[in-house]
Amino acid sequence: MKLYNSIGMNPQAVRVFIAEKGLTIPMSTIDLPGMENRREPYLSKVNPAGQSPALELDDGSVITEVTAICEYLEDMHPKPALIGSNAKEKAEARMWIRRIDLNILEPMANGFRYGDAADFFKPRMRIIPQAADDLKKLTQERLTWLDGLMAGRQWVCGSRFTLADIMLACWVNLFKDRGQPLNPANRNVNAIIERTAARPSMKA
Ligand SMILES: N[C@@H](CCC(=O)N[C@@H](CS)C(=O)NCC(=O)O)C(=O)O
Repeated sequence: MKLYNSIGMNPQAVRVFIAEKGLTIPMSTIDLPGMENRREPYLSKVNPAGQSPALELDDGSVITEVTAICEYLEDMHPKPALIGSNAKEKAEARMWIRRIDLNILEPMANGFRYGDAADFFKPRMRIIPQAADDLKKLTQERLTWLDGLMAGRQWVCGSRFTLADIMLACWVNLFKDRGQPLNPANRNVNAIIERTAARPSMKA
């Protein structure tokens, strides 16, 4: 097994997940700024979407997408459970991961790609510069929405630390210093992110 790794919050989330599981997986770091991920042989051998991370299995097949990679690792190494140890727990974590990913993480990343980092991303993907500010505003509205739902919770899934916490913290911590600062009014969400950031795995 081998993880194609790079800079960025997507591979970071998988590295943190691996560290929380106590696993050791060999990594091959791709030159993302040099666009190794956007040309051959990466596109046909690893990920036709031209992104990282990617997990190559021992039979040569490749799994991409953070959530699919983490689901695979959870199935192969169920303990400690970072998605869930029964159907209800898994459904709950998947619900929050999807809500957070679609409503917060994707607009947050695209606000950065279309705005602050447009020059870096222009040769990689379609950039919509006029959408950047609205995407950032949308992200903030949804973070405030999430904050209201997180009252009294230690983690996104209550007392269970999950992939939802890992993804939320990896994204928000990266972009808070890149044009999308934390809203101090979001005390519940900020506390969850702070608790997650304090875990040793976050250094992975
Ligand atoms: N939906 C994908 C997103 C992957 C992604 O956007 N990765 C970034 C790194 S954080 C990337 O490869 N960016 C470089 C590029 O797009 O050229 C996933 O879940 O893995």
